[in-house]
Amino acid sequence: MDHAADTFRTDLMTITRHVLNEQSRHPESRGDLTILLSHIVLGCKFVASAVNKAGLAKLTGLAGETNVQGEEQKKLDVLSNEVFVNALVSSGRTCVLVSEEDEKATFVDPKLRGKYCVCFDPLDGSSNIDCGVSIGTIFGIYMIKNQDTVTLEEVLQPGKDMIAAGYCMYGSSCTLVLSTGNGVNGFTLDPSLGEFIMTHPDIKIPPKGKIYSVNEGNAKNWDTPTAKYVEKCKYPTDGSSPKSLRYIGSMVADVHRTLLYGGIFLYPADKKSPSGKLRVMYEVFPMSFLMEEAGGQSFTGKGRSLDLIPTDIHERSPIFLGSS
Ligand code: AFP
Repeated sequence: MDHAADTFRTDLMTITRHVLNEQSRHPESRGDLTILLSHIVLGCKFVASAVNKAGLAKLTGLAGETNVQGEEQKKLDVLSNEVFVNALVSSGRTCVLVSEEDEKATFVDPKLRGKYCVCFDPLDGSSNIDCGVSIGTIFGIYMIKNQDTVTLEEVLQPGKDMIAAGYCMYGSSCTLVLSTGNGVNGFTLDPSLGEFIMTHPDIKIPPKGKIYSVNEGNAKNWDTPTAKYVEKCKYPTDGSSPKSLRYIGSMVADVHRTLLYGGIFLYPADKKSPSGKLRVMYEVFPMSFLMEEAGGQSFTGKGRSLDLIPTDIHERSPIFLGSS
């Protein structure tokens, strides 16, 4: 990269400009998805700022605790949920919201409804907050046929029907990775501009990788095929080098590394958790959508992840995703 030239770059591809460019490829579009995405981007900026200030502002306390001013403090995941619910409802483009934080789906007031359903985990990896490890927001977007009559059944669509998905990682930098079904692009928040700038155009996962990523602490409960597969990563029988193990325990960070460096991320089923741990609608589906759009693959152990049809908004599924 020409760093000197880069320092003085004056023609920046912001996420808004990119989404507007994508919109112009669909002349029939009325800009609803563009507006919805701009509200999601605002939510990500808000959460990024709250995560950065977490230590300072003592936002890491338990929900319900009070601070020195006697005001109630909010845990970051509770705060993030509020931020996204408000951003999504006020966009006027959503009719149903499914959040990891809320037991039931939220049906938006009919006066504010639009045609999209958004499934999201406002702050995934929240057990990592207090030690400063990367955490993130994950989202997937569906179109609903009739916003006025939408039912819960209509929300339980297979992942392959999603029209857009993405995640925002709050780490050493804040990175938003997005696909609207035409490849995957990554944007980094420039704090001085307050804008996400395209830094990772057209991400393609390497077809092969040297890393496997799994919580090996669960190994005693794995089934035989999973145990055999991980054993082969460590003791290959085809003369290749053993793979390296990397596991952060924050899906956004583990998937982001897998997307950029290649390899495999797995959260299999085990005897204790027969459906695995990760949630279909706001973890498995959006990440599988991005993986496939980047040329990778994602399976549940029984079939393609995006073919699953959930029966419950908080359903879980095993997942194996990464290089093809
Ligand atoms: P938390 O939100 O409770 O930290 O869970 C994070 C997560 O849902 C996902 O981001 C990780 O990939 C996975 O769980 C880690 O699970 P283990 O701690 O069981 O490895």
